[in-house]
Amino acid sequence: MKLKNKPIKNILVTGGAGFIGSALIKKLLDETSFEIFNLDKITYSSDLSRINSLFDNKPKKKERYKFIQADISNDELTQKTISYANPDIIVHLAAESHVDRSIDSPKEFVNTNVVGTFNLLRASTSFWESLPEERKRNFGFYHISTDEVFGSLGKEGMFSEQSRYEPRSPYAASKASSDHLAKAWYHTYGLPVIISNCSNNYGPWQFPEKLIPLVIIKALRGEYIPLYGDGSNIRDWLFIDDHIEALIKILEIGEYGHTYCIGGNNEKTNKEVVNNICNLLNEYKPTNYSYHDLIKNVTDRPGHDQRYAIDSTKIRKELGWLPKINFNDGLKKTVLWYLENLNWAESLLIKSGYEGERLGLNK
Ligand code: NAD
Ligand code: TDX
Repeated sequence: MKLKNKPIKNILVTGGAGFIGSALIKKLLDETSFEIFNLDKITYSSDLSRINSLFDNKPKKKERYKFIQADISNDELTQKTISYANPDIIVHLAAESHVDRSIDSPKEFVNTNVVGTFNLLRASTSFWESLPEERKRNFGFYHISTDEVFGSLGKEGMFSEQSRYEPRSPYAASKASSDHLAKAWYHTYGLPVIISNCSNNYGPWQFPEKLIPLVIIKALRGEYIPLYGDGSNIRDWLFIDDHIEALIKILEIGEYGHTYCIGGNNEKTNKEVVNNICNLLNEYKPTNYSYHDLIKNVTDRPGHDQRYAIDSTKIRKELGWLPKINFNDGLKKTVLWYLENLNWAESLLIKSGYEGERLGLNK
């Protein structure tokens, strides 16, 4: 890993108790000798056991890891955390991340994704300006975003770094705002910022409110599987490990002021995804009914984006990143992981107060 050779001592990751942040922290603990600071508010979707599971077999790695419970919408706490972590790099993943929840409670999304990112950018800039020349030169702020900022595609075309911002859900609008703020801080204050916009992630340890883990849990409980609308909406699925590899490449050799679009080239309709999960469950956890019988078309999500697809030519050509895990293999790994870790998923649901009920109908 080229990252090992960068002049980095400390990395601050925000949202490190979440699905993607925890996978990044585990990779960094495993493959670098950096000190990792994890700033997280610990909302419903977070779970520190995602990271702590690593220390069961590798207790020494714990010495290089510090968790700080803080809310980025609190300006003072954000400033204090940055001073304490004294980072060479900040990777910003903390966010409210579920579209359906953004329909029901948009304010949380503005507070965290917009105000929180603003606080973090401002505090990072003051910190960066105070650094001695060499550390200042090597400092970086990495803002992790989503393809949803570009809106909804029809049958043709793909999103790329040149796509117009056209967010349609409160979640997408809040992430779009945070991207604009990050870009403004690069142009106006010179903060060395890189942004990445990624398609739908899936894999082990994802909170079961997102399509793939929710369907697995519902099916295993024998509850109906909700397919929004006619199930024809398309997402471009990327296995979590491939996203982490892309983020590492960007940290290693990405260029400040640039944006990178990351996608799996794995376009699937929701109907296909749900059917594939049922096929896998029929094979690996057979029961006295077919899981397909549980699938039910339900009222569509308001403002449901029809199709996402990412053209990741830039990151492939310029940074040499390629996704390695095809959708069939990634989905099988994921289903088998949830079969083995059902207790983790069910206890996280109990802890979070979410029982798998329908969200996002604005009722
Ligand atoms: P997640 O919901 O699993 O994790 C988000 C984490 O942020 C949680 O640990 C939560 O406690 C923390 N957090 C929330 N509000 C906070 C606040 N105010 N202060 C500090 N911490 C706070 O989400 P995820 O799927 O891991 O997504 C991480 C990032 O990646 C987000 O920025 C999301 O927009 C982006 N992203 C996600 C996907 C995806 O498919 N999951 C795709 C592209 C981009
Ligand atoms: O029960 C469901 N039934 C269903 O048909 C759920 C939860 C979802 N869906 C549909 C809606 C979407 O078309 O499945 C698709 C995927 O839904 P989500 O898992 O909610 O993801 P999406 O809305 O596409 O957003 C995701 O991708 C981009 C993440 O939640 C974001 O954090 C990320 O930025």
